[in-house]
Amino acid sequence: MYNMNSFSLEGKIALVTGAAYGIGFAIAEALASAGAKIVFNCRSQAHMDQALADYAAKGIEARGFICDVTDEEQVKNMVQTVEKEMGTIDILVNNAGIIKRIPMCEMSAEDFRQVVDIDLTAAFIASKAVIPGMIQKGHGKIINICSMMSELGRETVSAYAAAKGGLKMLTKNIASEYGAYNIQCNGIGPGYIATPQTAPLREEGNPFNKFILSKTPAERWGDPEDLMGPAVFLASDASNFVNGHILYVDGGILAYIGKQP
Ligand code: NAP
Ligand code: GCO
Repeated sequence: MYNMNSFSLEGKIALVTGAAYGIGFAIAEALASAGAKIVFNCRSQAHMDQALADYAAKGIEARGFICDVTDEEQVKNMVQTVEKEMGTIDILVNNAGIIKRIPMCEMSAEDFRQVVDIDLTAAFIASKAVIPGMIQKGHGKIINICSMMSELGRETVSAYAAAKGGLKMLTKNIASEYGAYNIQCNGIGPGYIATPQTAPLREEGNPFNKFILSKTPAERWGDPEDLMGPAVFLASDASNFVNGHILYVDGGILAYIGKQP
């Protein structure tokens, strides 16, 4: 019989970036449900305070840090503090991310750089901070939160698509460079998920809402909860021979030409 304990995260320490709410919060909750100790960060004290209360309400004793993932010193200090006070980080979920929806020729280079900095460079920074400990421990899991835009483009999201496409390849490269140390690096590519980041797209009267439903075989927006099981799988020993893979959790969008009007 298959040993289902391979899905357990008991005794593991998981750092989920940007997990004050949204997808990161759901993933952290899932990893906690599988037994992991949760560490998370965000930039806003107000978000942090609310998140700690929300985690506590679910019986999760999360450790929170105010830390901007684009600041290498802040990230290194956060990781070193966790490693000193709690132990080696076994699981890193690079979730923190932003989007700026601006037509490319109207977008400033500064805006473009900010999106790439948070959505791509930060994953490099955080992964570089945790990998030495994972190597020393002999095992580690890195999960990068990619996107439909790791594969597809659309108007107004040039910086985001460039960053998420790069994040797909960073995932494959970390898998290639550190697989020999028993570190698995994979991605989760959510479809269109109902979170604050997509709230503008779901506003009453926005035609995008109907468009997405016509492109999704599941005929619904995803919920952060839809990502919980895939995250536990990729964070657990059950996926120890899965490496460099992007697991799309999109209700079938990438498989579907779209409903005939
Ligand atoms: P969200 O609701 O906007 O949450 C983003 C989180 O990231 C917040 O906790 C935010 O907290 C944090 N954050 C942003 N910039 C940060 C920084 N520089 N340093 C630290 N934390 C930062 O987004 P979401 O929808 O949950 O998306 C989470 C991830 O999934 C993102 O990478 C996004 O690109 C990706 N994704 C989302 C969807 C979707 O449909 N929602 C689909 C595919 C992929 P603070 O503002 O307090 O820092
Ligand atoms: C957009 C959306 C998407 C989703 C997600 C899809 O403006 O098209 O924000 O980018 O956030 O990345 O996978």
